[in-house]
Amino acid sequence: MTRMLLGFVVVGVLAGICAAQFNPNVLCDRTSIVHLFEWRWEDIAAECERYLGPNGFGGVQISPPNENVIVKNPDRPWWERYQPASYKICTRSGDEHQFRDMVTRCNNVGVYIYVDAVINHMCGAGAGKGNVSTCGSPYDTIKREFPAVPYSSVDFNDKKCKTESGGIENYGDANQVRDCQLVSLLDLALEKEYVQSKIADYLNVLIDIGVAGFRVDAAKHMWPGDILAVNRKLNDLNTRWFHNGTQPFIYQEVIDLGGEALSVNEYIGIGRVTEFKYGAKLGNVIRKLNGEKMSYLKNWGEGWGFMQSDRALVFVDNHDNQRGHGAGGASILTFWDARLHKMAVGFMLAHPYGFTQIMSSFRWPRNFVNGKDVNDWVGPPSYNNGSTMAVTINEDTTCGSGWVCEHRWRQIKNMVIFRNVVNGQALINWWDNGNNQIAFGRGRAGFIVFNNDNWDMDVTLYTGLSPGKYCDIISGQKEGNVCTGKQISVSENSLANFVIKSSDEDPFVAIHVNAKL
Ligand code: AAO
Repeated sequence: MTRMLLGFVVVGVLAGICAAQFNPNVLCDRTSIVHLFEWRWEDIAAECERYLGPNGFGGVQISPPNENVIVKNPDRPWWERYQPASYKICTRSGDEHQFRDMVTRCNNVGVYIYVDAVINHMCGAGAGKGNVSTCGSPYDTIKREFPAVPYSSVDFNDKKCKTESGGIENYGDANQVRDCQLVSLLDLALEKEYVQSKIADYLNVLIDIGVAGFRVDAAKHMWPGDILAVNRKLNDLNTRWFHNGTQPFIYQEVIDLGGEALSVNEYIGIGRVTEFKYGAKLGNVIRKLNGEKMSYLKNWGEGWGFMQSDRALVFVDNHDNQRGHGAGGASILTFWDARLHKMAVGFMLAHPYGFTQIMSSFRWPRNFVNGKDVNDWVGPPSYNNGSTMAVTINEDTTCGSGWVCEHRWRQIKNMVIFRNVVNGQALINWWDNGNNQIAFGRGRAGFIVFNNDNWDMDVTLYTGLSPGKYCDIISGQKEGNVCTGKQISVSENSLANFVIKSSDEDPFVAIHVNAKL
């Protein structure tokens, strides 16, 4: 009896501990984070205060804050930030002072910071010897020396990797994927206690400043046990903003579309994991590729072979696959396909599966040559000296200077709020026409209707909502006591008529209890 009780207590305590890294640590009435890709810390601080806090965003994924090598050929690509030179907080986004100011100001308005942690590798083998890095720290890739950390040749996996080239040649071989170089990036020997400590020291500096968690870049290329060993060295979050004993949120970048040696299952015990099938398959459905239809979304989530919902971090597109890097291919919906992208993000935010992330991009001069975008490397809006431009805000609240700011598009911003309002409510009252018109509710708190068919829709549906007049938050929103877009009347028996033309600017309608007149 005592032993049984003890067993029960131990399991209970462990579950409590484990649950922590899966918890995004957002405020309880917030449900999404936004990736402000390549933004400067100053601009993020201002955005937290003027926009993200007031509109219910839970947090921001930021670009890697640690020093990187400067790549000159091509000229300052966005991807140079995935080539660490040291763990000093010093990049095109800003210095340590600006970083601390951002974390403090965002945390103070309940918008938390998630750091993209590049810990699998240092810079590319071809960088050579020099100090052309964002803070001037020296490196020697021939000798494998990074004195500012310091790392030396014994801290890299060169001896462990068994391929001739030293790089990953076959994704069907788990040892290669973990022990060899990913696109010739110098692969750290993460099984070494010394390397684990150096990484944990870096992450703990960030935790102590006040960040809430980490995206673990290239997690697939590290052994799960080594990631776990680093996690065990991490501090609890700063008690100025978080409860005593709160652990950092961990979400690991593992691309698993199936058919390779390793799978997300090896990582879901450690923290959350990116579900790359989500954006790839949703793109197929909304684009109507391969005979896909929106009505098939009825069992979206685990029913489509995704990992369990409480382990998944989901997005329609990310900084890689919106420009042909990473995985997902041509099905991925980005701001370049704005109308379909808004529908996909709208569906994602209305559907209860996973923890949701919104992409916020910058524009670049896309140029397809033989099907490949030869400008997929182009970095953020910047001046001739390489420094990143400030994000400017237009009078209509959209962004200027080349920043796309999808998170500020009314339809997306309002769906972020929708998700907060319906948080915890079950998906019910599903309806579809067997084709590309669907509708569903979230408890009695919200209802959404899509028409992705090529013909107009005029249907009366059971919404589950209490009677009254509601503002559609897609074609407009509730402002004071009026709807700036469509108005939807819910009858005494909870029915409402929805008319969505296939030619509507946005062929979907969403209503929720906080948008009731
Ligand atoms: C740059 C240059 C390189 C140069 C290198 C070093 O482009 O030519 O050798 O510098 O000098 C980013 C850029 C890279 C850049 C790098 C460093 O994307 O172009 O290299 O910074 O500056 C794999 C990884 C995944 C990774 C992704 C891009 O698994 O972790 O590649 N993403 C992260 C970041 C990313 C960053 C890094 C990692 C590195 O988000 O921004 O790179 O820090 C398969 C595998 C995937 C694999 C992809 C692409 O995917 O499954 O694991 O991702 O290939 O290699 C079908 C399959 C699907 C497959 C896909 C593509 O869809 O179903 O599984 O085809 O083949």
